[in-house]
Amino acid sequence: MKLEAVELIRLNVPLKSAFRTSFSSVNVHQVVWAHVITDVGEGWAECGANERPDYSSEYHSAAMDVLREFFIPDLMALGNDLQAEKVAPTLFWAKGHRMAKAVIETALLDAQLRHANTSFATYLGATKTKVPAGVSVGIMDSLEELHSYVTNYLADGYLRIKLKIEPGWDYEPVKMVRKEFGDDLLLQVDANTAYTRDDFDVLRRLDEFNLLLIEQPMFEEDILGHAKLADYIETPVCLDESIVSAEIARDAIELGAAEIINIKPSRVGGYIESKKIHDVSVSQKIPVWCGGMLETGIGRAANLALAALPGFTLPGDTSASARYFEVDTTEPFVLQDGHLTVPTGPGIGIDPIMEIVDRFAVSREWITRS
Ligand code: OSB
Ligand code: MG
Repeated sequence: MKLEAVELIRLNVPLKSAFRTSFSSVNVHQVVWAHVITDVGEGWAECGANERPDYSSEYHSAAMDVLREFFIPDLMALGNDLQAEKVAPTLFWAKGHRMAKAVIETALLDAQLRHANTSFATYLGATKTKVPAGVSVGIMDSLEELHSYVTNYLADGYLRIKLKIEPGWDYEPVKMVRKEFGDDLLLQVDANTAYTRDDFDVLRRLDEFNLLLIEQPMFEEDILGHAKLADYIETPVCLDESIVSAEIARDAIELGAAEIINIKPSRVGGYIESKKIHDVSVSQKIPVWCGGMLETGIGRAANLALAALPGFTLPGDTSASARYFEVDTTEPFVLQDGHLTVPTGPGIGIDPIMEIVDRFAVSREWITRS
């Protein structure tokens, strides 16, 4: 395969309601896409980076810059020798920038698999045709508001509820949801690094609610702190932000810091690395599940293929299009009996709807061979 050109597109996709975490509140899913043109066809991918470096150090302008200045020229320089599997080794010299690496690798993998008439699910080794869906519920202004959102998501059929927490919005909302919706509800929490080693007793109070897991309570670099916390509390500790590679996953597991892992392909540099993290976790009997970055259909399609691998034994944040958007960028993903169907078409198995891309695009830039 030969990379002829890349279109970088920034889109502003309105959310149905604000999504608040311990690090931001967003009304619009601002996102960057890569659209690759190769000699064997086109491919599409959505970048996980946010507009601001708030979830991780990556952000839109930086991702676009590193792609334009370094990654795309390096991949173009491979000439006819390019394959999606060569993206990570070719860009290995560049430190970090995993979300930028992931978006170009994924778009090229889409082009390559469309040409080979193979789906992401088949390529990655998926064993399921549909995957159970959870939903991530943002921080609210009141317990009443939270009650009404959870009621509606459960009526939609979501099989697991994840509550975003932060200091001051933790014990009471979890207590309310457990009491109101019952002991059988699959319930977990996500702190997005909002706590410190001084908060162990606050976090231990959550043990009474029999949570599936607590996700990323502390700073992403504090692997040892998470191991200490995992010893201190009953609730299993799950890492998100900390796990940026299969090597870190291996080490965090060995240290006892990751009893469960949230795999987000964008955070770890793509689907090939995600599969490695899956394999390491399975070999160590660590459950994994597929996280999300509020992806539109282009990103969601590939995530569903990953979530269909056998080690993904917990429901993911792979919710239906209607949980996020009035209008998605693809045909909407629909919840059926609490599950989403894994796409089976070639590549990611779905196409962007170009009129909608035109409507939501705020900038488009072509990078061509020089
Ligand atoms: O930490 O999992 C997270 C959204 C944006 C950034 C970080 C996270 C999230 C979510 C929502 O929790 C996941 C989703 O529904 O896509
Ligand atoms: Mg998270």
